Amino acid sequence: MIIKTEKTIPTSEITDQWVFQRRRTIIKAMMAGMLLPSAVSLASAGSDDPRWRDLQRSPYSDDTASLTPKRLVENYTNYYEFSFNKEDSSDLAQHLRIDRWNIAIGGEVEKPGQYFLEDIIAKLTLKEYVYRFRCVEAWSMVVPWVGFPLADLIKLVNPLSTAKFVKFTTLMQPDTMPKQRIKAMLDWPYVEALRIDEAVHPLTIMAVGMYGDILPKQNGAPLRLVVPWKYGFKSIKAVVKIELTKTAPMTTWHAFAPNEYGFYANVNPDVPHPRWSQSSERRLGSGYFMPRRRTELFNGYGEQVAAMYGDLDLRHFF
Ligand SMILES: Nc1nc2c(c(=O)[nH]1)N[C@H]1C(S)=C(S)[C@@H](COP(=O)(O)O)O[C@H]1N2
Ligand SMILES: [Mo]
Repeated sequence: MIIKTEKTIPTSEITDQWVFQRRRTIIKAMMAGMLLPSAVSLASAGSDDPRWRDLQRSPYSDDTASLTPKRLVENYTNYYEFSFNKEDSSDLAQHLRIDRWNIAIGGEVEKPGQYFLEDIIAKLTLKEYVYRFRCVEAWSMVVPWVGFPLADLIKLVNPLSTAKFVKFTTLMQPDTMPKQRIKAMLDWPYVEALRIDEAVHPLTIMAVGMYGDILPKQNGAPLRLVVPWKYGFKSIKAVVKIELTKTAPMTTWHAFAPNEYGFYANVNPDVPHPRWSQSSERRLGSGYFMPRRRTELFNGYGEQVAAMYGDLDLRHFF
């Protein structure tokens, strides 16, 4: 978890101004036709869309925390299909092909099928969701995602009452995702799942952008899950399949080490990871000499989500 200095500017020196400048540079480059054709066509599906201007902010947004500088969120990523090193995926992921993105939605629904992401986005309202994000490795950040509630997507396909869980699967593209060519430690494709009530909770979103722009590839473009009260590994990237199921699906990290990564993965300062404490966290961008912050139960979203776990022993179901 050590950030190499040559790639990372002291975080306290990165300002919103920097982010603003960089967006201007991107916009200028787009206007000058300097970006790769694929990037241009994606941009036109994303931030050029008039609906991306003046995005309404979700009432669930955290308006008190300062945003983590975009540069850090883009360059310090966990994306094991590309690399086990957080600084490498930002470059490697640029090879990923994400045009004409299709999502297979199936299982316990009335309207299973293949859906184009663009068609889905056209039907739903995009908003900005400023969420705290806590990785199981005890670092955290604050990210302004752009997306829509997962509940809205599930409603489009008419879920059946037999649906008890929702399973998500990441794209397989071994020619661009080098680690998918080896069975190094994780089983591919990456799979995650939520209970149906967690999936339709208004805090749970599918993100298509961040910082007012389309999602960078290394952050899960073009479509990822974001569940802010759970450890980051639940927030699966590059989702190509969503299945509503009757029984609890096996998930990637839980299968890899069931004693270390539970199915629920709710942020909980009182349940340590077997190899480290979860009682505090390092907020990216706050500087190395800033004290660590206390980790909050459900990452501070307890008021919204605690009722879903009323009678659950959170130590057993971690
Ligand atoms: N497909 C896929 N999704 C994934 C991961 C991954 O390796 N592969 N890493 C997870 C982990 S451990 C975290 S902390 C978050 C990181 O999201 P970020 O890189 O956008 O910050 O993505 C999650 N989603
Ligand atoms: Mo993570």
